[in-house]
Amino acid sequence: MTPALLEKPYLIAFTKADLVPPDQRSRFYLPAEPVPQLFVSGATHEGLEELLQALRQAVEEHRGPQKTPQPWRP
Ligand SMILES: Nc1nc2c(ncn2[C@@H]2O[C@H](COP(=O)(O)OP(=O)(O)O)[C@@H](O)[C@H]2O)c(=O)[nH]1
Ligand SMILES: [Mg+2]
Repeated sequence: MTPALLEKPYLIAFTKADLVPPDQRSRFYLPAEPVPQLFVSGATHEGLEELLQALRQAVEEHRGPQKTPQPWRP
């Protein structure tokens, strides 16, 4: 990864999870990474909801608290 990319929020998604039996997956985890590491498969759709949820959470954390929209006044 380039330094500029490392500045950005990220997570790790291992693809083609259908090819890796669940009991083999722990071998792939990167020990020093503080981010979510998820297994996904486009073929079986495994992990896609979890990936979307993790991305949603990362975006929300990156944005920080949002201002509550105020009702419009003329
Ligand atoms: N087993 C498996 N094969 C996949 C999956 N997604 C893509 N492929 C296959 O991997 C090859 C490359 O596909 P591509 O969509 O370019 O995925 P990439 O390898 O991540 O770039 C093609 O033969 C796809 O059919 C998956 O979730 N599981
Ligand atoms: Mg490709």
